[in-house]
Amino acid sequence: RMRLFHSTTTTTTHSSSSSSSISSTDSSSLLPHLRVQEEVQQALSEKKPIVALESTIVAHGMPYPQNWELAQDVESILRKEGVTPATIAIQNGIPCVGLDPNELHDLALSGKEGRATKCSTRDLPLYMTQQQQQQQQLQDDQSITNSNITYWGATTVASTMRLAHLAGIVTFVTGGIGGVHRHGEVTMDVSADLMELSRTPVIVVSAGIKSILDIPRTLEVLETYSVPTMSWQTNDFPAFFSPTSGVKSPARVDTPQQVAHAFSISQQLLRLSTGMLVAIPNPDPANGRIVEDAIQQAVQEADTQNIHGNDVTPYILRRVAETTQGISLKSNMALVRHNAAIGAAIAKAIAQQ
Ligand code: PSU
Ligand code: MN
Repeated sequence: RMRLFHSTTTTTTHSSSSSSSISSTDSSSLLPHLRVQEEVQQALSEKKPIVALESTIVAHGMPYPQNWELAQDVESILRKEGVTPATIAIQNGIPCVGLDPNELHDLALSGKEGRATKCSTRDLPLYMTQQQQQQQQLQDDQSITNSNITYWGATTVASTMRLAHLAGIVTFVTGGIGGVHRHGEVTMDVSADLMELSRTPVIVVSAGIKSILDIPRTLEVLETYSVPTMSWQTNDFPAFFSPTSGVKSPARVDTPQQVAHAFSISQQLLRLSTGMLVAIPNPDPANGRIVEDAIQQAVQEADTQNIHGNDVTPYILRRVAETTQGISLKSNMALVRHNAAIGAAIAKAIAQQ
């Protein structure tokens, strides 16, 4: 017999063999399993501005220690603006909204130590089940001594949106979102980030979509999903490193108040289920150009070397890091900081409504 959920309401398994199944559960037994940090709870109750942050970018998106440096920088940029940061990640099977500095540091280390698992929305139920079971087993089994190892579920844009929404947070800052992959019309490799934007009312502040993806088709899917999509102070849709993708943006905004107003129309009047996508051009286009050229070169190399499917993205990212000698990482960090400053202004405009 094994308890699965360690709250007052416990769920037991029936099987006599080692395989187990969840017999029953109710929503009240699940609620304590969203851990909202006290600082974030306070900001929520006082209706102060809050910005959610994802953890895949920390655990998998950048090497240590730059990921740790950036995670701290982003939080301090937000705090200086009077905005409460809420980094979201799954800690030993429990979704956490807001991490303390030690937890943030451990998350940053977890990628290279093999303790982090990328979790998009569809992964959450089973990843959490497996991790919660493992934690319970460790607690039950006195002979296991190394139970202080922390395993992290690194949340993508999609799963971070969902958890932010559950906590009551509406503004979320990141670097880039996922989209339609090149040849996605054949492989159907389309990020769940787009699906989540269609059904979860959270404003995602990003630098658009990396040009390793198919930007025109990504915008087509966002249109089909009816996701309000806008560029920040530009008419072009940005392509992460490059301030323009050569594709005209569906809409343009120039102030945080416009974003807040549009969101309020989408929620209060139209009652849309969708989030909104705000795409901010790279503030350092000169370095962006260097990285963009390296991406185009790596895409061609991948083609001539017959690299396919899931191998393409890691190949391109590795080649770009090599050929730009660190400029891509620097540029990536700089634009996330820039997104944080604008995200803070949007969160404040939302809070002032
Ligand atoms: N794009 C980036 N950097 C990233 C990601 C995307 O430029 O780190 C991460 C984000 O967490 C995003 C996820 O939500 O990858 C998308 O993954 P997938 O395509 O498997 O949905
Ligand atoms: Mn995919």
